[in-house]
Amino acid sequence: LGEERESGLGVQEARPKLRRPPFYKVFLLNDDYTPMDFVVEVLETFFGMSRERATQVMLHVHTRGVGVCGVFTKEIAETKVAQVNDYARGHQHPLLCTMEEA
Ligand code: TYC
Repeated sequence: LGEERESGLGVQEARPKLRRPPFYKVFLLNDDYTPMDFVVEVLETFFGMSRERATQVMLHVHTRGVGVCGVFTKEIAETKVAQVNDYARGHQHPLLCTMEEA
């Protein structure tokens, strides 16, 4: 066992320190200019929400200032944020999407 430990091959630690992959919350921020319909479309298109759920989340963001669109691994969260911000910019809307570790 000692030999295998030293070689670093073949054996596992008795209690390996397992770390869950970090998750990230993706947020939508309110603003005064982006049309409500556009925000609903974004939530349907990029977050797979139903029209009903997308409308609820949009109204939550509109009244509270910020809302969670979903929780994802880092790479997926980064992709969502970039897709939404690019899409909004492409349509000349100031809508902002952000992320932070959950
Ligand atoms: N506040 C916007 C309006 O009154 C609607 C809106 C909702 C904008 C959610 C952004 O993330 C947002 N037209």
